Amino acid sequence: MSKRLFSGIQPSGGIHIGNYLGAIRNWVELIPQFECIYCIVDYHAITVPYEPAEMQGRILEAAAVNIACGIDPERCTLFVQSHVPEHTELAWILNTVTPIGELFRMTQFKDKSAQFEGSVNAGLLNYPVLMAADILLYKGEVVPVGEDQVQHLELSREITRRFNARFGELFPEPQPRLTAAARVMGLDDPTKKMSKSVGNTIGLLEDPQSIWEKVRTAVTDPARVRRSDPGEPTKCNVFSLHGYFSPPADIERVAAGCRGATIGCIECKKLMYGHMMAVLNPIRERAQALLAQPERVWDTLRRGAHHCRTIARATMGEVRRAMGL
Ligand code: AQP
Repeated sequence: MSKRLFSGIQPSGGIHIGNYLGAIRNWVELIPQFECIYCIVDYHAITVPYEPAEMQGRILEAAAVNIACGIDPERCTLFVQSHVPEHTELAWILNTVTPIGELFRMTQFKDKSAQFEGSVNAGLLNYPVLMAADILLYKGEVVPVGEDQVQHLELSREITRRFNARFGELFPEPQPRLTAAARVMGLDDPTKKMSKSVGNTIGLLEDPQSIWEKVRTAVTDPARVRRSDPGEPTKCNVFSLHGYFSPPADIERVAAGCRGATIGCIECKKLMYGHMMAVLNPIRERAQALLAQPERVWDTLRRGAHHCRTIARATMGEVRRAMGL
């Protein structure tokens, strides 16, 4: 039997090319190798300010986009976290073996606390405990992570060791599967990670004209003020996007053209945009077709949750017995 793999994505806003290049594209590739469980983690998404009336739509959209990207529900499991209440039950239990100092040390907690100053809640602090529960509930052995999630997974491993030492070897220690994943930066400010909650995204469902506006005005190598100035492609965010979307011959041509000032930024952007839209157009069209039949998407998610609940209930039975509950 293949190992079980778990990963999640927050319905905290429109899914964007950072999520696609950094996570979803890789998830699709892992489906043949593992028993994959992919989760739309709505309990995580409520740890920052959000609009309740929008949540169902965001969940549905996240599901449709994931399926459109190739997360085939016939070959893996896709479900919504809050449809399986055992996630929060196990999270509570794991809180009791989690050192609070570790939670305060988490970089994401520090970043988000600064970003949402004035509305920092205990859920934001305990976010990594819920993440550990997500994985352990299914005895997940493999967790694909980008570099931004490595620290959280380390804590999940620590929580697993502490639980096992105290109550018996119930859980395998989840192993990170580090992807040479992209870290996609914002087009308006290449020092900031592209992020749903920052709003500096290129959405997978976004209208092509609106995407072009963002690409057209994207910040490039600041040394290139005039068309005749030579540039350094490794300092240009648009060139990074070429790296994700364009064929090798065009990447080489753009690099040489930028260094030799034989190609202008707009020409370079148009070329990248063309290659990017060749990837995004079919995804958007598939997602829109799915969103036209929302009941079918909800059905898929219900089937996923049904499968997961069976596993989750069995795990919780073992946990309660081990803990004398
Ligand atoms: N800019 C990015 N570049 C590469 N990978 C990224 N991911 C997110 N942004 C980038 C990867 O997407 C997966 C799912 O992310 P998430 O929804 O769990 O939350 P996140 O990492 O916090 O993503 P966002 O868009 O930045 O959401 P908010 O603003 O709500 O926090 C993860 O594997 C992540 O690495």
